[in-house]
Amino acid sequence: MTTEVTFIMVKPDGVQRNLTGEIIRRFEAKGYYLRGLKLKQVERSLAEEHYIDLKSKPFYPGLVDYILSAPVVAMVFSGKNVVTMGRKLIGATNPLASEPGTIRGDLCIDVGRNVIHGSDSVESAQREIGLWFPEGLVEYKPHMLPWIYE
Ligand code: RTP
Repeated sequence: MTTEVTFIMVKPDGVQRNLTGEIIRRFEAKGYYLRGLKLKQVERSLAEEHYIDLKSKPFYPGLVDYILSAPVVAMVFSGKNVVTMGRKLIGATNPLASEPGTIRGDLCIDVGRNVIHGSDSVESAQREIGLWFPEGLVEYKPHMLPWIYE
C-alpha cells in the first residue's frame, strides 16, 4: 500500500472560524490518516519560504501577511493518492469556482480568505512537510486499513 503524504494547513481564517474540526473530519471521513498536527503562530521566514514560488505575484505580500495574521493548523495526512484527492476535497483556489461539496465550495467566499492550503504535487508535499515538520512525522499502523483498501 502507498504511504503518500500531503501537507494541509488550516489558514488563519479557518482557525478563527472554528473550521479546523470540520476540515479534519472531511479528510478522516474520506479515509485518510493524520501523521502530523500542530497549532502554530507562523514566523515570517516560514510563510515566505512556504509561498516562495508566488514571490513575483502581486498578491504575495498580502498573502504572507494573511498567513501571519493569526495561528494556523499545520497537518500531514497520508493515504492512497492523498495529494490529488486532497486537492479535490479542497476545491478550486477561488471559491467562486469551487464546486459545492468541496471545502472551499462549502465554507468560504473570498480567494484571499479560502480557509485551507493543500500541497499541489508529491514534490511540493515533500518540500512543505520538510519545512513545517522538521522534527519528522509520527509512524503508526492504523487498524482500519483493510476496511478502506481492498
Ligand atoms: P494554496 O497554495 O493555498 O493551497 O492555494 P492554491 O494552490 O489553490 O493557489 P495558489 O495559486 O498557490 O495561491 C496560493 C494562495 O494565494 C491566495 N491567492 N490570492 N488575490 C488573488 O488573486 C489570489 N490568488 C491566490 C489564495 O489564498 C491561494 O490559496
